[in-house]
Amino acid sequence: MCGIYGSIERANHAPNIVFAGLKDIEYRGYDSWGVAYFNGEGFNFVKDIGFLPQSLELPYSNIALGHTRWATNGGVSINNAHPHTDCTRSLALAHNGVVENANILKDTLVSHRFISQTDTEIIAHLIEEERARLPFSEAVKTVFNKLEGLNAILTSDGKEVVAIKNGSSLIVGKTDSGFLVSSDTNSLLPHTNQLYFLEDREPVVIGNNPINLSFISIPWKYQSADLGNFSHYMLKEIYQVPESLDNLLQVPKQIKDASEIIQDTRNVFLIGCGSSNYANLAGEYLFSKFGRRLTFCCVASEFSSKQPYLTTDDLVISVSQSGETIDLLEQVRLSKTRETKQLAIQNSYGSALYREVLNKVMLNAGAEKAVLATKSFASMLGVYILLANQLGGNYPQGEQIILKSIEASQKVLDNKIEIQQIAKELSKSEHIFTLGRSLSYPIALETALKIKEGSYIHAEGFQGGELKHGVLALIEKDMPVLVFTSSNEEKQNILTNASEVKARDAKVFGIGEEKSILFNKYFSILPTGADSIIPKAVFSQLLSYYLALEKGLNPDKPRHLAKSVTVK
Ligand code: F1P
Repeated sequence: MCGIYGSIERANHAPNIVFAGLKDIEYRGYDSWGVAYFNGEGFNFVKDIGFLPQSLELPYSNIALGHTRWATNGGVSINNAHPHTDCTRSLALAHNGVVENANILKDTLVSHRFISQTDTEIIAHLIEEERARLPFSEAVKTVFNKLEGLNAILTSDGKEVVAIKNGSSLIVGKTDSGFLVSSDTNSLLPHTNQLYFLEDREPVVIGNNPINLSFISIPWKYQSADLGNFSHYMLKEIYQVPESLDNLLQVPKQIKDASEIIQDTRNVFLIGCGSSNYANLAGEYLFSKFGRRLTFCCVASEFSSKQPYLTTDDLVISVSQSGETIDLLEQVRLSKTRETKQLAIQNSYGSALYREVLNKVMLNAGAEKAVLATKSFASMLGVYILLANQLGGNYPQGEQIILKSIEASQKVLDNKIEIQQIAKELSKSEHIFTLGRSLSYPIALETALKIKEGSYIHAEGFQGGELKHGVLALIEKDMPVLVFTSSNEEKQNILTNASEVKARDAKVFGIGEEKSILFNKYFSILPTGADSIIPKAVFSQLLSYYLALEKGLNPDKPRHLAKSVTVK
């Protein structure tokens, strides 16, 4: 989850380049940060807890390594912030991952002085040991081979910089005045489009000797993280939903190609995590409704039980905004060993998933910086609407639904004041329940997730039909229940469910195409032809945003979370 950024630079601007790079990858972890720069003899370290400062002037140096942290081993403290060093302070090391055998390795280092509780510092001291008998780069390789788990490290002794990884990405960029190393492709693009993607366990050594890597020229453009006139990335990104949906319509070929792959397969499994998993659940309903195709939605971290039964006739559709989610990548890699067909739906050019899976549908939603998935989620729904309709032989119908969803989403944005008022009313609640049926059920689940992530209020989503099977026992007087109504065959059923909670004195908020006297409050959504799931999702995103503001929280960076989930 952490972010690594390093610079080796003849013009001696390495520390400031690294600081700017860290700004770009802060979404990967933001509980603390640090920059180490070489001072000619050893390393100086600048570290702090919390977010990166707006600006920071650092001295000139030819080597700097930086890190943004999402704590796994050891709490959030300056001592635990990376980069770490050894007893001699002659090396600096930044790390992403978890060393699973850290305790065993630490037992071999009894004479060393540790100042942190991290597994990372153990790596630094192990390298110190190996350096007594090996050149620096060899020592790093030897130590890396002792580490169990998925790890990426960037380390330097002031003469050489060594990058090595297994699992999450590390990318080297070649600039006019040196080299950069980062966990994220986009953060390199302001400086260079000459990139090299490290293979697992392949050490890259940048030092005095010329480096022999086959850099490839990447055509992608830097996706700027400019806030524009918006107060937060989350709000900006919700406002970009209509544009992101429109981008999908510009590349019909990728939908047609993907639907041919689906047509040719026996079982189709949709795997993802978090919001991507809820988009997949909506995909499952959409494939049934418009594509007349049975598919199976599975949370990626629970997919391993199905792996033994996958065959070459099956298809795994892996869905991810970041393309770096380890729970997903692991299952993709495993299913590839069974030669199962692959298709990825994702947003990030150059990500691990992008490189892992040849057949792709790109969301083309642009950079998404806020931790909460917004425009990417809307675009995932958009892809499924188009794919399912293409599969059902009616792409133009899918296109119409997207066009109507753009209009309806814009209408939700225009009515944001109403959502702000609902957020005000809900902000004092301890619990919020959300209900939906059929296509709107995944939206109820996604809404509950958004509320949790944005406001830390306990929220749960349920199928309307499950109420009377237990959930109803939780309903108390004035408990807020958000009911996502249905415009399809479930229309009457979901209203019956609304009346069931109303009869127990719940406060019912109706969100959908038609008003009902059952609702204490109603938010109107324009019809789109697919139960208005995209504009309903936009409603939820704005609700979560305003709830965060009501609670005095930063909607872009919820506590304990990160946008790129690279540890298990
Ligand atoms: C999955 C995910 C997001 C969530 C948060 C953490 O990411 O769970 O849905 O909002 O950002 O990660 P991805 O695989 O779609 O990148």
